[in-house]
Amino acid sequence: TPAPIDHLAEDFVAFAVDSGVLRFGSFITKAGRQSPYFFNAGLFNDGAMLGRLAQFYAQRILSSGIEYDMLFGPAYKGIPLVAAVAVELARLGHNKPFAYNRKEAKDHGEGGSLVGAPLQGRVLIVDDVMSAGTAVRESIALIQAAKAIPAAVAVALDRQEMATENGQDVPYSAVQYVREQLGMQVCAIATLDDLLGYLTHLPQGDASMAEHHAQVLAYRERYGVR
Ligand code: OMP
Repeated sequence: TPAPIDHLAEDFVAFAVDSGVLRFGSFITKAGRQSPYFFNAGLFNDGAMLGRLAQFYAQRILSSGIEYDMLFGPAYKGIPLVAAVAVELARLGHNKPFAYNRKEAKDHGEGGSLVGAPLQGRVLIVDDVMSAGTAVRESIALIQAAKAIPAAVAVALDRQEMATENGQDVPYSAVQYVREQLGMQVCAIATLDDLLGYLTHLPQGDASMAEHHAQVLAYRERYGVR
């Protein structure tokens, strides 16, 4: 039986492309891979777009049945994300504490690098993208250092590509690593497969989109995981 059509993912990919947040071209990822597409969550940069983005996260978090006590947004891009998602979850009747970190520890005032609610209990990390897994590992270490439990991760996009361990590519994705090796719950609003589905179903005759489709497929052949 074919997988059910995931309208949330489909709608989200269209929203991201239409907003100019998901772009096609030639980009270098943090892991140094040359990618034919890039998702720049910082370009959800007005109130309406951020609000709509938060609705997608909240719906995905709620429908995934993830269990958590509080939210954490890693600096910098996770900060507006976690705040907006916390507001939307509260609006839907799921009010939870949230926290975020600063990248530079303060040497005066309240001190420390954590802001917001105390980090405790089961923490849901709210971040933008998972590629090779470096960013999520930093968040997990931070939560563990605070003696809280890194329980779950919610991202907008799972790029479904090989994670790296000590700079080497490994045959599983960061999401698979976090789920299977760390036993955490992970949800993504959309995945690379959803992006490919979107590119496949565009109206015929859009030559540039057909070209993007071919390049994204080639990227998946090179860096993707099954
Ligand atoms: P990893 O740390 O390799 O998992 O990459 C995740 C981070 O890469 C994100 O938090 C972004 O900073 C950045 N990124 C994007 O924002 N969008 C992309 O499409 C790809 C990346 C990336 O560099 O891999």
